[in-house]
Amino acid sequence: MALRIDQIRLHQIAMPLVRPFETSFGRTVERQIILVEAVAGGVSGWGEVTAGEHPFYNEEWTESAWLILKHYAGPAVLAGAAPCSHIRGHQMACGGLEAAFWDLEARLLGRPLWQHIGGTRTEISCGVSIGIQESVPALIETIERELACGYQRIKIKIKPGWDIDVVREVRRALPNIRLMVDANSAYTLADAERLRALDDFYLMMIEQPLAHDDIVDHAALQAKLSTPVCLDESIRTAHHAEQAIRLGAAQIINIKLGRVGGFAGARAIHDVAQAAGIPVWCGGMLESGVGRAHNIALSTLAGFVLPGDVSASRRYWARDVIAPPVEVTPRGTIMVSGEPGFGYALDLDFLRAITVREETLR
Ligand code: OSB
Ligand code: MG
Repeated sequence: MALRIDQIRLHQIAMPLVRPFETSFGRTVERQIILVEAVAGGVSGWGEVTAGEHPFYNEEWTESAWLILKHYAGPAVLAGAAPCSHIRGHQMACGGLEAAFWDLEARLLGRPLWQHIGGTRTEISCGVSIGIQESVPALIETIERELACGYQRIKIKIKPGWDIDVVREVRRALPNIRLMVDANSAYTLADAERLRALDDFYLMMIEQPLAHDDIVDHAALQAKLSTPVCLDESIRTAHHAEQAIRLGAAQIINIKLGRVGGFAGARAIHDVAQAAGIPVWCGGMLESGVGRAHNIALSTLAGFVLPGDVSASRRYWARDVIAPPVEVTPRGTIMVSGEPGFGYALDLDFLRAITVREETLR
């Protein structure tokens, strides 16, 4: 489908989290999110830029994404050119725009986005990502609360000083839960022996233990661990996925829509992994309802066989920008919407109320 885009609107919104989220690279209290609205024939498609507020997860942040969209990707689209083919990196900025096009296309066709991208599942499995807490008892209490909501697997963030002892205590309290850890690049290969201690706790996987751009050291680490290594930050393209799989650097891949530049990149990585028998799951970046709805659509592809970090709106937001908010069933799943596009309505009054910056490109 050849889309002629009339307008691109950038909306930056400020959304305070219901509680701070802490990883090995920092603490987030409020999100500054760019929503991309692509308009054609009076119909709007929506995408979300998943960059953080600082260039700490990867090199992008809200401000860099705004500039890329305003000065490069947006003008290219309006001139009828491919938005991002000449841009190196900045996948999250480009991914927000790309996702808006997919949503727009699906809405113009009157089809659910998940069907439009080739998804098949009508119910997706959900896990939660739990940030670094102030104490182990507080962490265990948080985990128990999430389990009571039905979530199927628990991911806890680790970093040096909040790792082996914490996991040991969690395992002692909750021996039977599906548990995994995410280090967000907090270790080096010199920590291999320390990380090997995690093998005692039958974790589902350890996510991105080493450098954000590394594949080779992860392969060396995987050779020393029985716990499967899952890559997040290191996999930005299908080529990276092929290399990681060929080297034995990952037994599992976390696919994030923004990190890989949108649905086309996500599907390409999914296909590479599926052909190699590598399970994938959908990661999250503390998205508003727009990005959350896109993550639900992505999770309906057949290779997404593990519970993702796609959870209920209420875990992060007192009020979401979509209506209804994303809800999770007591069995820890999300029922996929049958409505056209990403399947939820935007709460435009609320969106206006939390907008801090807006720009229309035409
Ligand atoms: O590494 O998966 C990550 C949040 C911000 C940055 C990186 C990560 C995360 C999460 C949150 O784990 C997952 C979610 O959105 O629920
Ligand atoms: Mg991660």
